[in-house]
Amino acid sequence: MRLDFVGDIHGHASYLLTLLERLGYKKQQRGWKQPNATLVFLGDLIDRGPEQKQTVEIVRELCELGIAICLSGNHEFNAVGFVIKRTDDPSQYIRSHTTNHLKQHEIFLEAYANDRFGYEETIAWFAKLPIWFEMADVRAVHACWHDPAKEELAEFLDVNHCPQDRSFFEQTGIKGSAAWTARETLLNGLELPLPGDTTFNDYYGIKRRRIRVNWWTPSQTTYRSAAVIDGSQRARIPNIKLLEPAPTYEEQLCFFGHYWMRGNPRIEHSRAVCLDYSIALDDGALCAYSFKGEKDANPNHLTWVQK
Ligand SMILES: [Mn+2]
Repeated sequence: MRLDFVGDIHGHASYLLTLLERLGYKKQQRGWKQPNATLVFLGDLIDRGPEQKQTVEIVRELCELGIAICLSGNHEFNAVGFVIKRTDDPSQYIRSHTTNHLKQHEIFLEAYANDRFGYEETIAWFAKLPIWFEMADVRAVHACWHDPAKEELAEFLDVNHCPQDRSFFEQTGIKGSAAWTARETLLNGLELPLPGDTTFNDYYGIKRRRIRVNWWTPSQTTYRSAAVIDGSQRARIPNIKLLEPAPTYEEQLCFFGHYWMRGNPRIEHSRAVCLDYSIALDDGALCAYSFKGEKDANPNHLTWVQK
């Protein structure tokens, strides 16, 4: 049985339809024509792009027909957290309504502005999406595969790794809690604090004390080399030795999205494959990988639609 993993879509439904057609799935008047395969979406269906409602409708229909599984991305988590109050501070939402957060989410909110029922149904659907996908020989998560983080969250999830109820959001919404850190690790990626009071200024001039760390490539030795950051910005990160070795990944083939890769889709690591090729940017692509039981990723199994 083939599994087609699909990277971050961010509201680009027309590219999604083209990609699905290339993979052999075609929307018909009633339902879908499909190959002998199942889709696994890696999350981040929404925010940024112009066709967010259509994207949700396509993916949700495929899931309801049993043709697809959709994982939660950080954007789906945030959409749910946008309407649930924090248990540790009931005056605040789990996803705070700051100007930046509102801006990031406004196209989604506008798409449902005249469809209260559709909005509530969509949020309820997001709230049940699995946090990771795991089979004996292949696995997937939105941002980072991390066993301790999975263990930390297990008590809030069912056998399919879906949130059992609101407790998942309430517990992982308590800033700084172990559950919060675990959810951030899986959905937003692993971060490492810089040693002592070392900081760097990011592209926007914001002072940072942590780096997003590359958890898949072996032999990273410095904070600068271990950071996941656009090449043009790498020199901003202090070139000092890591206090502890960065994690590496050598287990079963794992697919993930989230990291805004640039350039042509490619296999950079035989067991850890990022499928987010920045469809929301002008020169991005929407990318999929067709898994057929292989141990190591095969570049011939990539399919993508260039913007
Ligand atoms: Mn993401």
